[in-house]
Amino acid sequence: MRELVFATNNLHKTQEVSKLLLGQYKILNLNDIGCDVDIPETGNSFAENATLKSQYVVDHYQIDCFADDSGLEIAALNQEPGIFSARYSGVRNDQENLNLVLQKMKGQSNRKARFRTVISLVRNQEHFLFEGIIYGNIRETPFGTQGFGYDPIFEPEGYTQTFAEMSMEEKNKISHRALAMNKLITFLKEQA
Ligand code: ITT
Repeated sequence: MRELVFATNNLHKTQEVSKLLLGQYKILNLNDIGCDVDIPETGNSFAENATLKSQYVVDHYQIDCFADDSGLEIAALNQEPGIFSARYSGVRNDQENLNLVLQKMKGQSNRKARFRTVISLVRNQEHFLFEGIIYGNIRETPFGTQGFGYDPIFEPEGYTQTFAEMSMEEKNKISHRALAMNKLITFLKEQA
């Protein structure tokens, strides 16, 4: 069976994709290939960072690979936090990052935002990008305890709950990550 690396250490993400590609690809994560390097994400966009990660694995391990990068983009903040989502406040702390966003959004009437994921796939030396976007609004105060990151302040368009008030299954039906992942899976199945 063909092997494909998912450049992540998140076991949950790897297991989900493995299930979807069962019988077609054997999915390995960074741990499986013995890569314990914190691959530099020095790009200026989600696409550049995802590409850096996938290309790093191909260059160093010679196995086809895909990688993802995601974040929250807020219209009134010039699309910040964007690629800085994980460390917007200067530290990798969800609560502090979320508080900084709420502080910057105080009194702001334009609450429009979107979550975006870009997946980069390097396969047979060819490069492909897949994108998933979900539009919504930033709440004035946090709601809900599920999920992670900015979920408690993001209300997807057409819904009255934040991502953090939804079950994981509900969020996974509509999320930016799921949309991008589904595009990748469809592509890989077509090519198999
Ligand atoms: P890896 O790169 O190690 O996979 P990460 O935390 O950097 O982990 P992402 O690139 O997917 O993961 O996301 C970057 C940040 O964007 C993340 O730390 C959150 O603050 C935010 N984010 C991304 N997806 C999110 C989601 O579904 N809900 C809430 N916040 C999210």
